[in-house]
Amino acid sequence: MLINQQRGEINFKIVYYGVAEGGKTTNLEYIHSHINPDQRTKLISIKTEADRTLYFDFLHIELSAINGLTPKFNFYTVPGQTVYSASRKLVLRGADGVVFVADSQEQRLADNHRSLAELRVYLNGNGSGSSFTEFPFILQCNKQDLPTAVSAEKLHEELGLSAQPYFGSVATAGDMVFDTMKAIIDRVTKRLS
Ligand SMILES: Nc1nc2c(ncn2[C@@H]2O[C@H](COP(=O)(O)OP(=O)(O)O)[C@@H](O)[C@H]2O)c(=O)[nH]1
Ligand SMILES: [Mg+2]
Repeated sequence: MLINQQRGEINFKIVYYGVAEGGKTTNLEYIHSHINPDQRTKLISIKTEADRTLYFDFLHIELSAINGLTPKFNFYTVPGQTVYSASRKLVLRGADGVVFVADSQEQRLADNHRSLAELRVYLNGNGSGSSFTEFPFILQCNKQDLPTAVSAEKLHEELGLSAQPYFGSVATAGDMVFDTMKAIIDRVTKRLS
């Protein structure tokens, strides 16, 4: 979180984290295409030839002022593939909040567990000094439309995140995409007061 008193701005960094192909980019694409163009920048994606996110997607959103400060949100995604763990660590640096996008398909449960375990390690090492349960975090159980998807309730429980808020989503249809975004914005901004 960065405050620029002179410009009356407060900047937040929110990272969409999770397994490869879980739907992180789809979330940002949906937000980008449904928000007033005056309030946001272009969605910047840096991709490999295989059209997967190599480094991150980036989207900047500006909301109206609260208490004289204009809140600005920088949204990032991480690359999900195992080989990019160093990039994930880097993108997480200075994050004020995380949305963990889980792939709800049964066959991806182990991948979700692995990714979440990695996230816990990285967050504890980021010097924020707060435990994982205090850190602004939202679980998004995505791909709820697929036949092999387990329910959001069950996945939330399976991942051992009972203390954390969660949503079941279909990012391709935009279901719960804005609810997820509002919830993380709420958590990172409430933390200030
Ligand atoms: N059926 C279904 N497919 C989805 C959903 N969300 C994303 N996808 C698809 O899953 C694939 C990976 O999505 P992407 O956003 O690139 O995942 P990322 O690697 O986490 O950024 C794409 O083909 C998306 O269209 C969803 O809710 N339901
Ligand atoms: Mg992506």
